[in-house]
Amino acid sequence: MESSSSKMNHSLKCNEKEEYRFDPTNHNKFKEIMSTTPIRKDAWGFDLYQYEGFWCGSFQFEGMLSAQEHFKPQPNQVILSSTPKSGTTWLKALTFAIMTRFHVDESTNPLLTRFVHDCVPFIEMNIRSSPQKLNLDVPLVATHIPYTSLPKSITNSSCKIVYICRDPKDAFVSLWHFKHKMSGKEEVSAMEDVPLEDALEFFCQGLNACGLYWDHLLGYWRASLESPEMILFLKYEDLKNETVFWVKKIAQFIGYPFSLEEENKSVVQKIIDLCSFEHLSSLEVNTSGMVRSEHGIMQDGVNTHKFKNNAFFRKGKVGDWKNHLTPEMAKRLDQITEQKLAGSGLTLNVSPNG
Ligand code: PAP
Repeated sequence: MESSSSKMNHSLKCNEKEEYRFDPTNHNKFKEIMSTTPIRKDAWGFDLYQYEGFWCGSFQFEGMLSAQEHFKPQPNQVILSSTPKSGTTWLKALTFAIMTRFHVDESTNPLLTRFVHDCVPFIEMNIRSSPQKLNLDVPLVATHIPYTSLPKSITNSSCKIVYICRDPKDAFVSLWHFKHKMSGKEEVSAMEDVPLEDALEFFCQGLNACGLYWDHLLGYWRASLESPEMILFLKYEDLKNETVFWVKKIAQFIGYPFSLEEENKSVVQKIIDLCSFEHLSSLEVNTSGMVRSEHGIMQDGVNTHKFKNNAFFRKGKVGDWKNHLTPEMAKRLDQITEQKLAGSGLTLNVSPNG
């Protein structure tokens, strides 16, 4: 533990890169690659590029190419990975709190005043054009990039990767609501342009920002079997049901284990309370703040969409899909889960249909 914490810069601060610089040299190069890459639209009309077996959102695509070329892990780098809407925000908060606990406590943690996604950046978004400018004090970053497309600097390193997945039914419903908020509409009933049925069709075909949901999971799952010391594979539902156990497991895995003294002082529980859905979603920064430019949709360096930070906090529950999906829709997702995962050894906490 000493070694992990001493390697972290003690003047703790979040990433405060207000300015999002656009590097024209890289941009032109990536534009050229993009111009020869197969392109489709997702259910909401956003461009998707087919690359290395996955569909990739236009904003993430350039960031991913840039990360593949430039990302250099720090010593003791920890990487959080997921498909969208699988618990990334929660995992980011918990891991950030675990890694910073020697310098700040539950009353001074930057999570109280900073948006979670500003405390822990996505490598494919924040380093989109100027990766060398990512000046982290906490060696913690996140990504939605599929395993096979991760920068080689990560897969060839001894970085620890923590992956989180979720029942695809809940992830899909969460994604549908999120896209709705991204497009600036507050009421779900107003989203007549993309009915749930149509969005499901795209989801089942992998026409999403990070490609086919199940393939993303399987990439990390197989890698975790090959290198269990490098990849910890988590499930959102397990984290919900046995939070103390999994928070301790994450801390141990990334090299920041809790001491007996800390456990006796309820440090684990304090971190869990700090990062709970109820607490984070009630903080002013998360209710009234706007997502900063690097999380918006960028086109030619211009942020064309902005949305509220609260788009990342909706219900935070297991099984909310039951309030949205018909039994047929749920069955379809469960059947794909069964088929795709057959023989892989991976089982998901898929809550029963009906
Ligand atoms: P991202 O991939 O865009 O970063 P991500 O954080 O993975 O999104 O997923 C958002 C989901 O996590 C939301 O689920 P819901 O739509 O079913 O409610 C969000 O509410 C949930 N979430 C956010 N923060 C927490 C938290 N602290 N605890 C539990 N769930 C959370």
